[in-house]
Amino acid sequence: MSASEQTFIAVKPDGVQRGLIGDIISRFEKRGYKMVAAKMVSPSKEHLEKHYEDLKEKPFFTGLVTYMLSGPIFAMVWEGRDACKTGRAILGATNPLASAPGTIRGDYAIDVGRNVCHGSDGVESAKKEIDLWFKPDEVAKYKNAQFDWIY
Ligand code: RTP
Repeated sequence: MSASEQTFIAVKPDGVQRGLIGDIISRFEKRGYKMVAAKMVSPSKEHLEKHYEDLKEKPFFTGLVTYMLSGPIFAMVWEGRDACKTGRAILGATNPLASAPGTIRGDYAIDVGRNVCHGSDGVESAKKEIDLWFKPDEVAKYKNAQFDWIY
């Protein structure tokens, strides 16, 4: 765990269509995390198959890729202590029926197949995902000018 740990967070097509980008950004900002990259993207089928390659044997894989192709995705990189683990906690459990109220999915998601957002499940997958979704010069490096206890 370091203050510069990064995680890849994405607002999935249903979250974009429902106008939840601002709320999701706000939750990470209020929790003290620092946004270092963000863009609206319409990735190819091949890109999404690569992103979810660990799930390619799952019965829901084809449906998952189709859902992710259904509209633009808002892709971000957030930085701060324990960003991957805490990011997953801010998102809530994968299945909205199990996600606690107060989490993004617990507040907004209805169905596991439309669960609003994605977050890296660890430091290694975050590195892979950030490399897949962003070019190095799209990820900003900066420090808060006033307070060293804010990232
Ligand atoms: P994500 O990668 O999107 O953050 O989700 P996750 O780690 O919490 O869950 P994972 O097991 O990696 O599944 C990836 C996405 O696949 C969809 N899913 N559908 N129909 C189903 O049973 C099912 N299970 C998973 C969800 O959209 C999940 O976020």
